[in-house]
Amino acid sequence: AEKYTHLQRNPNFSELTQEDISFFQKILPSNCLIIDKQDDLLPYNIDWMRKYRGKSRLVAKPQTTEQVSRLIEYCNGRKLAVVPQGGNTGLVGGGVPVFDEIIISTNNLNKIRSFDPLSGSLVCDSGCILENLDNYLAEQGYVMPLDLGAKGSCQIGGNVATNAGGLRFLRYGSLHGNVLGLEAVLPDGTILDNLATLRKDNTGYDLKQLFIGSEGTLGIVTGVSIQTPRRPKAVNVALVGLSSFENVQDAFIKAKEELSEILSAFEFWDASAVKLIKDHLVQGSRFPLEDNYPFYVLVESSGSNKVHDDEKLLCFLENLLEKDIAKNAIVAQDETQFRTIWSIREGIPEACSKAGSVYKYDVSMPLEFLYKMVEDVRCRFTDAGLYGEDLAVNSITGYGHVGDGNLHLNISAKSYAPEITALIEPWIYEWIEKHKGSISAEHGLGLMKAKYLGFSKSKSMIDMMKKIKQIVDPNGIMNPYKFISD
Ligand code: FAD
Ligand code: 2HG
Ligand code: ZN
Repeated sequence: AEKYTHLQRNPNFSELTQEDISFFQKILPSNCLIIDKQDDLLPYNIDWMRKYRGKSRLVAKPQTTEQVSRLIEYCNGRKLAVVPQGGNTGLVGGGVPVFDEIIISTNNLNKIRSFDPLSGSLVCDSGCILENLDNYLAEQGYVMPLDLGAKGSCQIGGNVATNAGGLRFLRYGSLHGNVLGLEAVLPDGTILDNLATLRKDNTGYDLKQLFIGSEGTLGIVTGVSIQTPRRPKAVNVALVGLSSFENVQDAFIKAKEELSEILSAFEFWDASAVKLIKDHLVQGSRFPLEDNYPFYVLVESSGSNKVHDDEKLLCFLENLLEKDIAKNAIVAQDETQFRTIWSIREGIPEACSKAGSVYKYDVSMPLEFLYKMVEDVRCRFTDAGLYGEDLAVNSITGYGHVGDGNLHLNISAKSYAPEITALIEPWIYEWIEKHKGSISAEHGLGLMKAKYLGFSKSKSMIDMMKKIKQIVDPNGIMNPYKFISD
């Protein structure tokens, strides 16, 4: 894990005492608490990348909103710092403690509360795993409006707290639009009950929006009400090989023009990602396109008429090949191929991690500059003599959600090292600012980007955020050291 040399434990926070433990034992059954057992605590103290590691002594896993309320109210009174944690798949060090903060895990808040098959509104506990919700909805003919590679572990509360984007954003848009209501517990124990299922409700400030993307700094989301669309009847996917990032952009323009209403995903990755996939994930089995290409695009269509949709998709691909925008393309012929193509895309973060310790940058930018950043980073590491198969940095990979102008740059290194970090930061954030991008498109700020917020937000906006935080969480117990730095 990286060392947090720039941070010191805030001495205003109390340290956990035996009296505190006794209180927690009074409100939670013993199987909902982990106390001082290092092996059991470790998965909660360390993040998915193994980059961030805290040393919390206690994990509390409440089963009801009321229990969350009593826990938080107590922690606030005692000035015990708290980290809310969902599936712990976050990629910016936001969901694990920095020092000895108490972890409140939503693992046991996992019930579906209601589903209305007429409107498609789903109400559930925040600890429901995204994939379980999608499987439940599939039986009703509906679909979750978001999908991520981490769907098997991430929770809807974590998705809301990070305002996760993901693979269906192009089709269904942001959680800021799809979330209909929330139930959240504030630091003083107040249960903010806004689990509305109405599509329209213009009565006062839309407070739920504050919690979407607040990364656990304002309170704990305990319930979510979300608008779900009908599950498309006909879905297909194509994998395309291309020679340049300009071609990727041309293909995207054509996809919008020719596939229009049935276009549901447009993802890209580079040759470096394919090398990692072949080295670490699909060993032995064949990669669907035989030759190698500098760039790859995944295009998904979703509609209601398979014959019509497949014809449109084929026609679009033929045009790409004819106009020399694409070099090669295949369309999934069955469910297995459909899954293979998607699993390649979804497997890239894991493949990057298998190559080493990964520095991840999640950037949104005008499309024309999206890949230039990857090239500039490669030059920077080459010039420093650090980039190559057996050198400190062995892979620099670019991929992401072209449809949303969102690049994922993954730098795989032998280990996390201060000289590598210093070569990237703050240089990369200056680069992003210069090109009018955002330093966090969809993963959030967490611990990683707290001190760099100024590259994407003005002083007056940061001041306003600090004022809101001060009103809701005057003791600053909710997820300290993250999000906005002092
Ligand atoms: P955690 O990691 O547990 O927490 C994340 C943050 O939310 C933390 O700050 C935590 O304190 C806070 N939090 C969690 N639950 C609550 C709650 N109930 N109330 C208040 N605060 C809470 N992200 C994307 O946007 N798009 C992607 O395509 C995508 N793909 C991914 C693929 C992989 C393989 C992985 C590992 C991650 C991916 N992510 C993606 C990152 C993404 O942020 C998370 O996967 C997901 O949204 C986090 O959910 P979680 O339940 O794991 O939250
Ligand atoms: C994705 O799109 C995720 O696969 C993860 O947002 C990106 O790991 C990353 O950098
Ligand atoms: Zn992503």
